[in-house]
Amino acid sequence: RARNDSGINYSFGLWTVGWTAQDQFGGPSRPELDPADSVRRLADLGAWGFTFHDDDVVPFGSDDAERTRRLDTVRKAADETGLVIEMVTTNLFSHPVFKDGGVTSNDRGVRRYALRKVLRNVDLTAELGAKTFVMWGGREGTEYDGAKDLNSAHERYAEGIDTVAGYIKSQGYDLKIALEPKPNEPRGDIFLPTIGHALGLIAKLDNGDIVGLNPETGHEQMAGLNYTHGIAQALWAGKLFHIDLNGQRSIKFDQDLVFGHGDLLSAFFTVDLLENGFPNGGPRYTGPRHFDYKPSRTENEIGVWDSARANMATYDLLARKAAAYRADSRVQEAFAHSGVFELGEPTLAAGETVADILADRSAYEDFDVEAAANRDFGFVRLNQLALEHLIG
Ligand code: 3MF
Ligand code: MG
Ligand code: MG
Ligand code: MG
Repeated sequence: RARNDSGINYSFGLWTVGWTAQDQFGGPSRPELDPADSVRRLADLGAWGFTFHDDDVVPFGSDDAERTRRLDTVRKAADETGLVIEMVTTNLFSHPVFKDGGVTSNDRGVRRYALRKVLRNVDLTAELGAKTFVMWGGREGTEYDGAKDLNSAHERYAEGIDTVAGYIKSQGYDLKIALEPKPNEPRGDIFLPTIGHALGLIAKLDNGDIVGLNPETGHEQMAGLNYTHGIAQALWAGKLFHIDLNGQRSIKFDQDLVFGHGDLLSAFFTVDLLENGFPNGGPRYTGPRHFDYKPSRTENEIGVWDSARANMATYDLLARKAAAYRADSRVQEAFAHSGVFELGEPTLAAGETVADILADRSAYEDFDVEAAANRDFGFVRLNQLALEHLIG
C-alpha cells in the first residue's frame, strides 16, 4: 500500500540512512543507527518499503541466537509500521575475506564460502517474503589485468549466479535475482560494469529466466552512460526487475547523491519513463521506486532524515512535472513533428518481405534523399518544452 500522498511506492536501503560516513580519507562522521529505528523513521517520512544487506542488520560473525534476535527487531518494526521488506541483498564486499571478490575470487575456498553466505541469505529473503534478491559484485574484479584468467572469472561468475538461481527454483521460492552493474569502485575494474554487460552474461545462464537487473543511476553515469537509455534497454529485454535511484555529477567516484541532485534533466526523463512509460507503449516498470543514496558526510542526523525526505520530494515533483509534460498538447504535437510516433511503425509493412523492399523503387532508387536530409526533426524545441516543464 502506498503511504505517501502521491501514491508512489518509495523504498530505501537501510545502508543509505545508516551510512556512518567513513570514506577513503576519514573515519565515520556519524554514529551507527539502530536498523529498527530507521524503519520507523522511514515509515514516518512516508516510505512504503525498505531493503537491506544481511550485514546491515546482523553484524558479520554474529552467532545464530544474535542473528535471530537482530532480525526479529527489524521484522517487528516492519510489522508495526506496515513497511514492506521488498528486497534483500548480500554483503560480499566489506570483510577482507572478500578482498579479491566473492564468487570470482581466485581462492576457491572463498568462492565456496561466498556461495554459502548468499544461499543462506536467499533462504532468509524467501522467509521474509521479499520478491527480489540483489547481487552487486562490488569486489568481483581486478586492479591489474594479469591478476585473473578473465575467461575463468566469467565462467565462475556465471556458475555462481546460476547456482543461486537454480537453488531458488529447486526450493520453489517466489524470488527473482537482480544483478547490479557498476564500472569501478571499490575494485579498479568491476566485472559486469554496465547494464549491457550484465544482459550479455544473463543471456548465457541456464537459469537466466529469473535473473534480471537492478541498475543504479550513478553507476551508469560513472561510466559516462545514459541511465534512462540503460533502463529502457533493460525494460525492452524484460529484465528491469528493480532500480537504485540516486544522483551523480559526471565521471568520478560513486557519489550516491540524492535523486535529482546530479543530472536533473536526466532525472526528469528517468521519472518520465518510469511513471508515463514509452510514448508508443511497451513494457512498464512496476517495482518500487528504490533509493540507494548516501547522506553526505557533512550532515549530522538532521541531514540524514532531510536527505531521505529529499529523494521522495524530488521524485514527487518530477512525477508531477512529467505528467504535465505528457499532457501538454504542444508536447504531443512536437512528438508528432519529431517522428517519435513514426518510430513506432515497423520499417517493413505488414507481410512485406525483403524481396518486396528490394523491389520497391520508392524505398531507394526514387527516394528523395535531399528532401529527407532537409527534414527538421524539432528535437531542440521538444527538449525546450521538457525544460520549461521542469523548471518553469
Ligand atoms: C554500491 C552499491 C551497493 C548495492 C547494494 C545492493 C552498498 O555502489 O550500490 O550498495 O546497491 O549492495 O543493492
Ligand atoms: Mg552508488
Ligand atoms: Mg552505491
Ligand atoms: Mg546500489
